[in-house]
Amino acid sequence: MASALQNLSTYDSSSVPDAAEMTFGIVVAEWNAHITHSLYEGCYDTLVKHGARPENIHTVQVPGSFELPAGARLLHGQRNPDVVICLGCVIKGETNHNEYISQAVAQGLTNLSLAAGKAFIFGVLTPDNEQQALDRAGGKHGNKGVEAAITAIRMAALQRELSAPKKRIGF
Ligand code: RBF
Repeated sequence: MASALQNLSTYDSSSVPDAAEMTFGIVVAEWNAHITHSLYEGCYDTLVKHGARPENIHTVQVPGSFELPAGARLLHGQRNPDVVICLGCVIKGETNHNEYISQAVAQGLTNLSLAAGKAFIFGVLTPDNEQQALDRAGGKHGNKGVEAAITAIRMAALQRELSAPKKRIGF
């Protein structure tokens, strides 16, 4: 419910920084591909809409969400994009495997972010059922891939702002 009230898919596009000079990695999990590919389309289109150049968006696929941190680590190491966006969908099942996978991904991406000093965006749906996932992958609750892209652009802008040389006055 909380996230339904914070549907950033309908955001003020004028407040989003220009992404023309930014570089992005996107890691997409193949499990629940009909969901994750919708997330990817929303994400990719939003990056391009805000100026990102297709040649600066590097996409890879991994088998499942559990592999997202490893895929993200590889992209970071091999392509060094400003930000890595991870997209997956872990649907609750009869056992609690979903909790192990979601926790591992969240912790893995947190560890990567802190170690690398750059953002690894958690674009992973953790719904109770398929309908909840569809609602958030282009359905009535928007597209969380769009929100992941906006978050990525904002974090890339922050990284660039803080790494730019300080402006001096008078010299
Ligand atoms: N990966 C997902 O991205 N979403 C899932 O809902 C999902 N469910 C799984 C359920 C079970 C019982 C298992 C064993 C794996 C599941 N996976 C899922 C795959 C997982 O992320 C990973 O690819 C595999 O466990 C191999 O490391």
